[in-house]
Amino acid sequence: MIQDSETLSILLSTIARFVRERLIPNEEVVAETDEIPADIVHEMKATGLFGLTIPQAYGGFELTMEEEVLAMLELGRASPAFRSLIGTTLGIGSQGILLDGTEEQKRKYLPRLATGELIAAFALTEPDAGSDAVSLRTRAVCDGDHYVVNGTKRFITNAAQAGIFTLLARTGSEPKGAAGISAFIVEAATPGITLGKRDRKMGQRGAHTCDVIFNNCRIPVANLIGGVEGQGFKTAMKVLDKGRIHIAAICVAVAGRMLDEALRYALERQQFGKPIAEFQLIQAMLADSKAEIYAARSMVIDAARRRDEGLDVSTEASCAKLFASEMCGRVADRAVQIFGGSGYVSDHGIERFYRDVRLFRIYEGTSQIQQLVIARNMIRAERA
Ligand code: COS
Repeated sequence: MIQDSETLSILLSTIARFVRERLIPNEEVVAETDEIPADIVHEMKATGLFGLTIPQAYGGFELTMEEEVLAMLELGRASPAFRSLIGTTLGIGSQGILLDGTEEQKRKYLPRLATGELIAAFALTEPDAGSDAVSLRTRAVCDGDHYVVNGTKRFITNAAQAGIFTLLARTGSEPKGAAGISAFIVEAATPGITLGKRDRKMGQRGAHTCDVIFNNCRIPVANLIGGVEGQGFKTAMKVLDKGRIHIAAICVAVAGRMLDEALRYALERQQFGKPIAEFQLIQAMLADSKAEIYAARSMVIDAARRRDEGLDVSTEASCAKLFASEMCGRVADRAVQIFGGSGYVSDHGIERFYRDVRLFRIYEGTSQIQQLVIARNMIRAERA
């Protein structure tokens, strides 16, 4: 935990400089090649970005949620693909170990995650279990000192690069319901794992997803997260509570970047004899975007602080993710509008962001799932 503001501000300015000098200049390369250059990945590791949230005892920076959010407000200003590799590893890919893992599991995996030697992926979604995560069907059957896993996971970010998966699978005799779901750490090199072909996506080139197929894959019993069956769904939900605040921070950061670019363009672009920034209809789009980014940023910081205080943030995480991701979509739309024809062609990168940010309203829980979580929590609290 970085408790002194000087060390934190050095870390944040290091990330800001890395984003400005290394990530943003490489955005086009990533978009064209669909790969993050190896030297950039190496620099991400050397800068310690994979260890931001891992406890110091295991080699990380041990940032609080608020500090993590501040870091993401910097990192998120570059193309989301860069964040995806880091954020999935330090977030949903490994948080299950951090939140509910045994000491042995933490000692075995966290140090290598902190250095970036191990990339992590979160294997929850299946072909027939997306928003309805409880209906997942991948099964892990106990056989001596191993579990034998069979099933297919879908849209798994980082699958091809992953050294480990946090896998959610059904155990025991419970055929349905959350109580029959357990979480496992699965090493990617385990025999019986095959990857589907890389998904062709609308955006976020450089961030890869694909199916992960488990065929009689044998996982040591020691890799059952927390050593207890039936706790996996709760682990996944806690992981997602945190992940949703993280994604909301990224939405704020990307929206800020798009607005800065739109403002710069509006000041340069002349029409009817003056910069278009001087027209009130353009100003309305700039002002609405500024206000909404400020609102989302305030929500994200508040949700992060509440989590740091140990409060249940299921509602606040969903509120922040819902508002920030929808806001980001509106800002992207306005940015394209301000750029006009130039926003629709690829030259300025704004159309790339427009496609990239569409995913924010879908993954780690769609906007509709966030609405459902918020309303259910409200009703539950009122009835209690
Ligand atoms: N923290 C801890 N536990 C939680 C929790 C949270 N935030 N949310 C739910 N749980 C627990 C519940 O308390 C319940 O436990 P009990 O049975 O002991 O009471 C259990 O988990 C099941 O929860 P619930 O009954 O609410 O499950 P539902 O199937 O009704 O709904 C939703 C769960 C829809 C909220 C969940 O499936 C979800 O978030 N879906 C979206 C999945 C997602 O985000 N996918 C993205 C893929 S990862 S990129």
